[in-house]
Amino acid sequence: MKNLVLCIALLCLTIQFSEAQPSRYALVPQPVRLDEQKGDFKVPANLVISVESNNADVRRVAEMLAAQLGKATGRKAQIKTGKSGSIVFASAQSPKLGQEGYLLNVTPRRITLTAQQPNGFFYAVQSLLQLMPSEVFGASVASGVDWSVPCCSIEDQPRYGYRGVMLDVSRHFYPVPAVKKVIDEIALHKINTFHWHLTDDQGWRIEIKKHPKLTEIGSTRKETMLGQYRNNKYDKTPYGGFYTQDQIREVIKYAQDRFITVIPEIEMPGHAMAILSAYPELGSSADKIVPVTGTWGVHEDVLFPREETFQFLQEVLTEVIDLFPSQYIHIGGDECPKTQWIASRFCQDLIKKLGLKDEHELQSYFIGRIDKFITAKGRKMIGWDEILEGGLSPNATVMSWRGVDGGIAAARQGHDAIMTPTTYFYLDYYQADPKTTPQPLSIGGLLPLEKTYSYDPAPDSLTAEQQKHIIGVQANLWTEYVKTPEHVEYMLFPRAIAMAETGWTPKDRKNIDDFKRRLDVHKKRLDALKINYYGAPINTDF
Ligand code: TNX
Repeated sequence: MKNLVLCIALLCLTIQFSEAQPSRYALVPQPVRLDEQKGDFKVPANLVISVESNNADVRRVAEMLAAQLGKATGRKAQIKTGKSGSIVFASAQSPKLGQEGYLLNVTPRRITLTAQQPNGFFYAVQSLLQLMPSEVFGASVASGVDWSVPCCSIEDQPRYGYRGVMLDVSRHFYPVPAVKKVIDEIALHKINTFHWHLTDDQGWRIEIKKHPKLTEIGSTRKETMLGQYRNNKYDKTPYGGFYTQDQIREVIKYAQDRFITVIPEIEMPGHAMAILSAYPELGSSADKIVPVTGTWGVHEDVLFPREETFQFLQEVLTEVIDLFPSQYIHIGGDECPKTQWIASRFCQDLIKKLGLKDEHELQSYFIGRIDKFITAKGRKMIGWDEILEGGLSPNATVMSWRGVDGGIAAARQGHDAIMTPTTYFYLDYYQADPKTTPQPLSIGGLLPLEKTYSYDPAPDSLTAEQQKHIIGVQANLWTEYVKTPEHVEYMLFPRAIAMAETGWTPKDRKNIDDFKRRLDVHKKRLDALKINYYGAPINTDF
């Protein structure tokens, strides 16, 4: 009995003690394993970072760390080859760590980062910076800061190999520096894919040398709808912009340096009014005048499955493939109304000639031709889940957005799928109820942080073998109402961080309360980086 009382007393004391002691560790995403240890590593005045490997990318990651530490602490770090420094980049031959995994060991005497691949070192550095005072993320020297790192041992690697963010630059256009800032911001959270939605009804944003009218005509609209869908209020100022091929290359390189793959999206056969404004002969009729529309929503002017259209798209895709080294090329495939195809003698004859059942199978035929072309070029095609309708083409990967069913169906058919369901990952939705919490105008739905965080991408209905086809997750930012880079940040963060943790952290290590605790600390880092997240103390007037 005495012992029991003692035990309970001790337990109470422990609980009190652990509550009184705020955790010294607040990493996002949460690593697979983190052993907290006593003591600290104090960043010395003369810091030596040593790198075991001769790999140029690993050395570049070490330089990035040195630059960041130098900028914030004012202490210049030297980089040396070998193992003698107080921060060591040690190479491992452990297949267990995989392409992106790493170990991070902090003792009072030394910090050791271990990885197999440059990516792993990059992620180890992201974790290390998050162990430091938030001022380490600042742009200038912070004074009066205790530059110490709490001791620990971390073993980490991602749950999913695909962790993406999509940015729509068609509805609103953001200049290159803004795109690079988004890339920096997602890299910080160990996101490894930037899906660039470059074309849509409201503007074509990528220079194509062979078809210059795409940008000469297709990149500018005469007006922009204001407010809600089809409320008939317009800003009559012309709006436009596009990226030159040099700028595209610059962004790809910038992302590569941060271990982010850029996937281009070229929309077809729907969401194609910008193409048709320049080349109407690819649609219902060469005589039809199609504007680069300033109205949001789904439009009936779509590409027609003519040989000329395939020729044109292949020429466009050839330039796109030359620019983008990504394994995947996204071809859209969503929201393609069939009204014009149904009314067209040409399409009806083609359906008969090809022995197809209906216009859905005709869309499948369309996508199948493009799939063949992309596959022949040694790449893989991704499409939104509508590409399942009328039969999935042989090499397609499905991006499941209308819920999770598309992804599940694709996995059952042995195809890869990326989960990006509207109900959890549509970052154009409101972050709180606009009736009680004023926010800038958003597209209809409500998607608070907790909801995004609650999603688990592994559906119980799939077998273990089928689960392997779920290759990852992605958050999408459509930008009908998002006019400025500051507003982009406001919509992305913090929800993209909840998505990042879902893609990285094992399910049993996820916990919303703990995530929120870590996020509170993390927000100080976002402040130091001047990121205009939802709830940020800085100016949100955009
Ligand atoms: C649906 S998601 C779209 C976009 C819109 C978005 C608005 C998808 C493949 N298509 O064209 O911008 O809804 O939430």
